Amino acid sequence: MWVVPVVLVLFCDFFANGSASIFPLFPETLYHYSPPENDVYFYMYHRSNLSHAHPIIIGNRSTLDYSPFDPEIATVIIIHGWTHGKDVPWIKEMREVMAQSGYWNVIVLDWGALSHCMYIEARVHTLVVAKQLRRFLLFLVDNADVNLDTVHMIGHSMGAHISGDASRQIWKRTGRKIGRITGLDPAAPLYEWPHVESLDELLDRTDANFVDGIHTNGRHLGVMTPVGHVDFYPNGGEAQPGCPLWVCSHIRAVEYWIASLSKPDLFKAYPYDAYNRHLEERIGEQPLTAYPMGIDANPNMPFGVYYVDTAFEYQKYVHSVTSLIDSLV
Ligand SMILES: [Ca+2]
Repeated sequence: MWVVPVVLVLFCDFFANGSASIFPLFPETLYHYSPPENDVYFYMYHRSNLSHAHPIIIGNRSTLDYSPFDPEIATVIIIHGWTHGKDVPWIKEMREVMAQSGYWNVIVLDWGALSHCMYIEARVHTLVVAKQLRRFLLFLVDNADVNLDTVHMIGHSMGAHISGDASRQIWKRTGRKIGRITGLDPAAPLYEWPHVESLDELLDRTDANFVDGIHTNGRHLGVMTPVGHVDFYPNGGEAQPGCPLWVCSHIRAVEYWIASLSKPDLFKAYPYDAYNRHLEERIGEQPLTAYPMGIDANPNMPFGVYYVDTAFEYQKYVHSVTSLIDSLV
């Protein structure tokens, strides 16, 4: 049985380095292992041709100048997690819906060459990915005069923590914070369990001016602990309706987010305390104030945790279905 993990590690290392090595097999050397930084890519998408990926390369000014990047509008960076890449269905749909609006510069961070491997090795790679994300954003600041407060990072699973780590590094170097980070079911394994890692590597509310989290598989693949100024727990935050598998609930955070792009007032969220009082005291005559979960969440709403009762209506606003099979190709 040991053959399987060994093959998987070598397989991953092949993607990372172009050749197999046994280096990451030794735990004591794991944290000294540095995969090539050039396996982290940034692609911009524009509504003029939604399927065309414009690569923007750190340090290469001409790739920025020849891209459709517009310094006058806000920038959104989408960051995937373990075993995903820039062309999994949810990223395709999210980037297309957001690029179509013309409201943002839409950039996808693709670390697929470093994410298709053993989970523990991908976890190590996230440190390199976060470093590259920090370098990329500072490149935009230096060359396109980007205001960091107009940058919004949206990360799923490990991608959520990568966002937080990169943003923390930028704050340490410049004293300025990213405008917003949205954590879509931020990853729990090797972050929240078996023990809680340093907040430097976990997404938390100090990482951006506004951090919102959507928790759909808490206590399992996603963290249950609040990560932001506002945290949403659809259907209790642990398992989602119609999801027999953890991974289904885990990806559901992404689907809720995409649905909110088309219908920002679709999800009505209620502060947990008020919602519980409402149930216990049966104060049904007094309607609860609802707040938006998804794209319209904002720093003007009360900070804290929110309960959301999702309806299957959201499915009208999402067309992609990301399955386990997508994760393996
Ligand atoms: Ca943090």
